[in-house]
Amino acid sequence: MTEKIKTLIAGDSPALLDQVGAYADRIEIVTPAQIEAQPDLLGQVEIAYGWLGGDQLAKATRLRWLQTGGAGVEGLIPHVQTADLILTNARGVGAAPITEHMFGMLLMVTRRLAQAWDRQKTRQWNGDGLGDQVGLLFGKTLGVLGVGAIGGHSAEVGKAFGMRVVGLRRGGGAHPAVEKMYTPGERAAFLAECDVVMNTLPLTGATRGFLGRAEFAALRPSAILVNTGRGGTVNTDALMESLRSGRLAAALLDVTDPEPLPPDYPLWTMENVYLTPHYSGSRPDYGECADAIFLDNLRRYLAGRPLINVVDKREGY
Ligand code: OXD
Repeated sequence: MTEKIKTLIAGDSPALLDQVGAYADRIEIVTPAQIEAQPDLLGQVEIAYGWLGGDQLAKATRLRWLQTGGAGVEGLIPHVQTADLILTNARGVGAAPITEHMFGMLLMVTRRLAQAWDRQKTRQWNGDGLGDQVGLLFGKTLGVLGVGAIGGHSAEVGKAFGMRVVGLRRGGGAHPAVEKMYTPGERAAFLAECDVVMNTLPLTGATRGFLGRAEFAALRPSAILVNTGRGGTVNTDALMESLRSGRLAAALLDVTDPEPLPPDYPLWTMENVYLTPHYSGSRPDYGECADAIFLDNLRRYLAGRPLINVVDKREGY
């Protein structure tokens, strides 16, 4: 009898375990509790769905495929770069929620909704400083920084708002919702066009500190930055300087560097900064969507077919 493929599944969704159970003739499910009770078992695992720390990865010597439940894998890359294993992620699941989150934050600022809501709390029916200070997305230029699954969806939504959409992506390849695509080497020209920059970049060696002093200087005065990619793609000191100087009208951040933001950090209290604690990718059906990617990939793995959502370990995303 051939040995079953030991598959570590971090979650405990009964629906997922049931569906993996359908392959019981080939797969043996291993749970985190079993690994805790018997750490050597990790060395026999071939497939893992979830997140493994560096120490665990060092012990998982027979691991051939790791599927993560999220999109960002920067914490895994140093541990798996040279390993003989395929890394796949859950990219795509965050496209709709992150886009909705970015436009939600943006509209909150341009429509002065936070200020209106503050007045509601004290029963003030007073439009001064609200209607006379609103902005308009219609007709403005949206710059999508990183046109992957999230950026592509944001570009489509921006277009539906009547925005002109420009983009920047590594290969410079076209996207139907993006009027003009730039490459990283053309970032100054890209930024000079943008009224709003939506940053969805992953954190890699090439994107760390991608927006620094020179980039903020290249932006249109009174541009707005939305960041739901990774905090480390932005130089925070340069960001704060450009907010203080008024060069940047507002920063809407779901991710920060450092993250979590220490309680005494100046970003907390800057007037033109709006923060959400890294939850833009959340959606009510997140688990089911990520599980569907794993199950699709599991079928492919068992059939010897190529997996989807494969991370380029050299590029880091
Ligand atoms: C992710 C995230 O990496 O939500 O999936 O940040």
